[in-house]
Amino acid sequence: MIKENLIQQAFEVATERYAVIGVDVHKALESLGKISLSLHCWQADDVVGFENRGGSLTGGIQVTGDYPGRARTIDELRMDLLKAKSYIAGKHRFSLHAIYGDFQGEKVDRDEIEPRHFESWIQWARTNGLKLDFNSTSFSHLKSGNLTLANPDDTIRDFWIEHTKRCRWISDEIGKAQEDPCMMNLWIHDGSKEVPASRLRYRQILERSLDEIFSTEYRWMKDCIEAKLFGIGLESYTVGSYDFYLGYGVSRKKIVTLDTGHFHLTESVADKVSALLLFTPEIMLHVSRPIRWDSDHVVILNDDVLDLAREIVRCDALDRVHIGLDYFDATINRIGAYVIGSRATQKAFLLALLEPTALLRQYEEEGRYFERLALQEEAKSLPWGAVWDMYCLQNGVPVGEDYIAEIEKYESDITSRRK
Ligand code: RNT
Ligand code: ZN
Repeated sequence: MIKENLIQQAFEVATERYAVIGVDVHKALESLGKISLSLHCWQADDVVGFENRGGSLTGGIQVTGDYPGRARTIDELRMDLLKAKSYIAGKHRFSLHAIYGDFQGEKVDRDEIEPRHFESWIQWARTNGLKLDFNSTSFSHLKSGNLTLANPDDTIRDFWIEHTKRCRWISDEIGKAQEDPCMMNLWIHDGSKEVPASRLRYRQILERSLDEIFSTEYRWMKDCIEAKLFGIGLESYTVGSYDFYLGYGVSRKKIVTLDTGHFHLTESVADKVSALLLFTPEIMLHVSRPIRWDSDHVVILNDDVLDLAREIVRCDALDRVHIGLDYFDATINRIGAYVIGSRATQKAFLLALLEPTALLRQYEEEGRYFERLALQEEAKSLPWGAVWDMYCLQNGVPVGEDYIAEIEKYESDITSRRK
């Protein structure tokens, strides 16, 4: 256990040190406290959900690993989510997928889901002081195939249009109940292994499907559209590419979701933020960690996440960017995976908020580029860790590595017993 008075002392020194370069630590902490993450519910159960229809995860995404303790029921999932949340400072949201409805053993097809299937989630969120977000689910279903909303076969396409319309309706009801708009993310895997004879054709169909889906106006939900580079088995062509959704989002005023795993590996997602903010209403993020491909590794504090956080803070856009997480790792303790990724994301934002931006901008204004680069480098080793520790302490969550033993205990008491 790290002693409280040590944390306090280190924090005081850090506060003074930051003041030297014009950074107000208290202000940074206040801003950090207002940042809500939208935690993805699917890390807890390997993207399985509660439809009870068997079958495996499809749609070109993959969870690897078979670490024991996956949440198998809605109660287990909720318990695990709350456990994870208890190690993450601040007020947060949970993002549900349509397949996580409370179906009570009933067989409810995707084109039959209704707000009542999510009523118990709304109650649960209310009881626990949380807000919910939502996602339509086009994968892991007999009608998923390689094409859903972009399918030339109208029976399949209509099925998915109906599903997605219902998801918007459900999202609106969730938003109304929580008196805060529910972010609804639409991601489909549509694409092909080889280059199709007409790339245009499927994009035209998708455009029509989306227009039909979005024809109803809702007040309590916001539409987000998520592009992708490729899926497994769908390597050559993705109907909903970034260019497609960027164009769609700009022309229809929809929110584009940037999943950090959905771009070429040397492409900077951070660089897209300021451009998107000029032409689309808001931004939804899926913070993830691609290793060589869209592998959805647990988020860690790396340069990509740091750049992204810094860019959002520099654009003064914390109120226009929604920070969702999206990864799934089944090789380690799943609750630990939430905690590592969430805390890493928060650390990135803290570092961004502690940046001596005013001074950097002054140097830039004066053409003093050596000074600008030097200060950026020096800022990396300023005592931000002491500020982070204080943030955890103030919020009553374990400081530093103290959560490791607690998660181990939960594992030995609870998750390791799930056979
Ligand atoms: C897939 C997308 C999508 C999913 C979730 C489960 O590549 O990132 O967001 O991960 O909807
Ligand atoms: Zn995603």
